[in-house]
Amino acid sequence: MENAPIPVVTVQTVPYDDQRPGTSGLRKKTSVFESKRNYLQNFTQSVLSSIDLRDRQGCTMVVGSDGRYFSRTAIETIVQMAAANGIGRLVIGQHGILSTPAVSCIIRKIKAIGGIILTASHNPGGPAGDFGVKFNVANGGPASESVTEKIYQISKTIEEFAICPDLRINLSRLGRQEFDLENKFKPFRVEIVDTVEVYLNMLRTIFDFTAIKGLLTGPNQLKIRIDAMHGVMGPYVRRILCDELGAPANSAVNCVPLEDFGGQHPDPNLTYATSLLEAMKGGEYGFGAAFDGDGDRNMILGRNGFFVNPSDSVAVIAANICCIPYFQKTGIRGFARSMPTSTALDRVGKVMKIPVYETPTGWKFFGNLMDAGKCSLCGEESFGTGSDHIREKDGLWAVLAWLSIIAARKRSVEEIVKEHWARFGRNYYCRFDYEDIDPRAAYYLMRDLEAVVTERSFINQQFAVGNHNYTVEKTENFEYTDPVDGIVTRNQGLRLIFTDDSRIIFRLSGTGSMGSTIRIYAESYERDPSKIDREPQVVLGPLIAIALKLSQIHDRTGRRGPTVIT
Ligand code: G16
Repeated sequence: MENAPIPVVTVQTVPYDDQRPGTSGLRKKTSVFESKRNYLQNFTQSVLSSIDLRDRQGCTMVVGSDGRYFSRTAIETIVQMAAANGIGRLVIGQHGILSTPAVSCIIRKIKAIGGIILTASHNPGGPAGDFGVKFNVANGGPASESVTEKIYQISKTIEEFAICPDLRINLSRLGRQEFDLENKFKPFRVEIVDTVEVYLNMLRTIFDFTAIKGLLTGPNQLKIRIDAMHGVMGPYVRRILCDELGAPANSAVNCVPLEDFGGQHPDPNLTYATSLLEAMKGGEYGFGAAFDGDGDRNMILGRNGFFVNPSDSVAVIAANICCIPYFQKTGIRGFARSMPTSTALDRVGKVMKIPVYETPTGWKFFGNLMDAGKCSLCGEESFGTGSDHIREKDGLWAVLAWLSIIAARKRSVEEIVKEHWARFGRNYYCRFDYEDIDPRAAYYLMRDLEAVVTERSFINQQFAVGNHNYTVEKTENFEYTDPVDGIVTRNQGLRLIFTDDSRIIFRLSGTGSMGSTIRIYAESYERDPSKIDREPQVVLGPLIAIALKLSQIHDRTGRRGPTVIT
């Protein structure tokens, strides 16, 4: 007997005023999505309504999640609403799991109109943790500011949403499922796809798998340790690094995606990926890496826990880009980094005569450059590295890039980085994060600081700390004019540049779920090869002292120090 068509219903709702997407999607405490009436539905409808009706009817979208708590419930709602809003086909990862890079890859591969990713990235998960919804567009990358602004405007006045409450899909069964809907001419289709397959096939076209396999197997194999931090990357690490590239099964740890990431922050840095750091310090492994919840961030470590700063990581990959077959085919069009990322990449670009773009924080800005054929490789201080193979940062791509370089250069991670510093000089770098600050205190701090540092008399001011002397060369609130579409993005961080190329930057984060986060970045450049092996925090101590004094951040927030130091 044929099933009766599934009803499409319209539900009345009341708008929320806090659904403006941040640096990458809408991130809130899970409880906000779980308990505030229609919170997810309102935002999902705003996303779907932001797509022009003609483009939306019958189109294909991709849906994935990093597996965190509330993802399955959210996927069910999104499927029901996509169907009711005229989407023709949804491609979803099996069990609802897809990494952010895999979503970007699939959107591009199947020419979907976009995708929805359920993740709060590196933020903790679980009922007491964070949840998030990201909307990516047809190029595979995060929606531009004009799109997210449109979504926000819709969310402020929304009065109803459309949904098929009786539609149920099976997320475990690979393959196609079809549903007849009331008043719809064509059936609504859902396709459940393997989590890894499409992404793996793409990586095969980028890297020399035989060379990497040669490095990871055999009597002189490089022993690696890869920590998926119970995020989405577990299945990718096992299948790609272990099954395909031959790394022993015990190289991969924390590979079962958990709804609460085992109670940890799935954040690949020295503060949260401590078990990897400890394992690397033991000296047994020559290469270590960790990923965040949704698999776009990465941290690279060498033997004995040698830390590769993310700003250095992209610069080293740039300088060794010929070790990656993909770039031999495509050529190198340009490099890009976000403004707070150290200028190490600029020095490589200068030597290689490749243009380097400086963008605001947020991967969407790189996507625009890539679409216009202006950027091949980019990176951010926030543990993001990637290329124009997709339009998101890509943690496993970064790992394979590093393994390709090690295989070609036959050097250790530490040797590669130190040779890089000897050749290009070293950009000492560190970041202080003050999390969950009262938003009013953060706002006034930034406002007052801007008034001080942008006064004309501030230029040429001298700061003496110990026997260091810094002279202010330039100060500004960073704004960016996109070289492709001319759109100007303002208020992207206060920066002080000194005559010796040192920089101090103050910026409000756009990814927190509670209060405000102020980030302070400090950087100084050392050309002298005899001085490139020092402790960053010692070298940067005087600049940090200037930053703390100028901002009075401790007095104004009642904090005694940062929440996290990177
Ligand atoms: C997102 C963006 C990145 C950005 C990072 C940090 O990453 O995709 O481009 O650098 O947030 O942003 P903020 O400094 O504003 O907190 P993810 O991995 O959190 O999605």
